[in-house]
Amino acid sequence: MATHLKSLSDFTHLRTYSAEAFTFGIVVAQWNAVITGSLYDGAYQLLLEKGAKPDNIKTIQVPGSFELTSGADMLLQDKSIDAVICLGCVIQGETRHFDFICNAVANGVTNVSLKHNKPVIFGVLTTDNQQQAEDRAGGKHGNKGEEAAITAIQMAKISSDLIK
Ligand code: DLZ
Repeated sequence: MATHLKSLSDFTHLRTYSAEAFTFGIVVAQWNAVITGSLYDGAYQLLLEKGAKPDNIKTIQVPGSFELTSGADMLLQDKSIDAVICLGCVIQGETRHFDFICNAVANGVTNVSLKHNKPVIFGVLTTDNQQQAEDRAGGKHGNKGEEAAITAIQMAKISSDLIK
């Protein structure tokens, strides 16, 4: 398998951009807080490394991944925000909540992005178990928070280039 398909934090196959000119919103779900905290740290540090100013990163916490969409919608009432990163972790359980939450947040993120005409990034782990989540939140497969931040920067750049 190509290296970049093994690690969520290997961006060598991507062209990356400066984040200096942009303002970001981050919405973090509190369910599975240890995992989402690691995703947040990865996303936040990556934005700083790429030149974002701390004052230009606005963070809110929501109860669970289901609420990520409404959190993104609230953040985007602030017209200065160029892109929103949604961070959550949904772990398969015994009931069907997994499918409902994953489908709702995937559709919700798409819809809120189209509603505001701004990038809204899906940084949500949808795993079978805790170990798979840990592997993708700073473990052996990298950190999906970093991947979400790189995606947000690239989409903010595309948006600013195209929409004057
Ligand atoms: C209820 C619930 C369950 C069972 N599992 C998760 C989960 O694995 N990850 C997550 O982010 N949130 C979970 N939630 C909470 C829902 O996202 C939501 O907060 C509640 O259903 C209230 O709307």
